[in-house]
Amino acid sequence: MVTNRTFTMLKPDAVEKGNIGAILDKISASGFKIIALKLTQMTTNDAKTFYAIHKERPFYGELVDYMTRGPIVAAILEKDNAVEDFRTLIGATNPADAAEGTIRKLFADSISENAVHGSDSNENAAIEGAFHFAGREIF
Ligand code: 3AN
Repeated sequence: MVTNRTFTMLKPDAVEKGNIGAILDKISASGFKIIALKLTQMTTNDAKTFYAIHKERPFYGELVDYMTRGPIVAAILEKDNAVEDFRTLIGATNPADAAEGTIRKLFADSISENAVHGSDSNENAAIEGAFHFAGREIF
């Protein structure tokens, strides 16, 4: 299905390593228009809510700790077929399996700290974008 918006987070490891500029540059160079952008930090409650789908998984506690340990960059991106094309650009969840040239291949070290989030459906892109941004912050 063709869509035009997705939601991303540059996760704490990417921010800590100083990769905000390089990753945003790659996103822009790949044809995505940034229509909302902020540096922010998730609370424990935010992260538990955002990742509620994973609450039964063994890595849930570790995931919540990781996602709240420092600032993230949240963004809404616009492009034809944005959800699918952005998942292709970021690569596989485990950077060891990610294709050459993908953001996770270039910037992520492990499956648990994989640099970047990308929505997995149009529905989740809308929910996740609304979780982080007020209407007046989306352009
Ligand atoms: P993706 O981010 O590729 O959509 P999900 O939704 O399955 O992958 O996982 C969400 C996040 O949970 C990942 N980005 C990663 O930080 C963490 N995660 C996923 N699988 C594992 C795992 N097996 N061990 C540790 N952390 C994981």
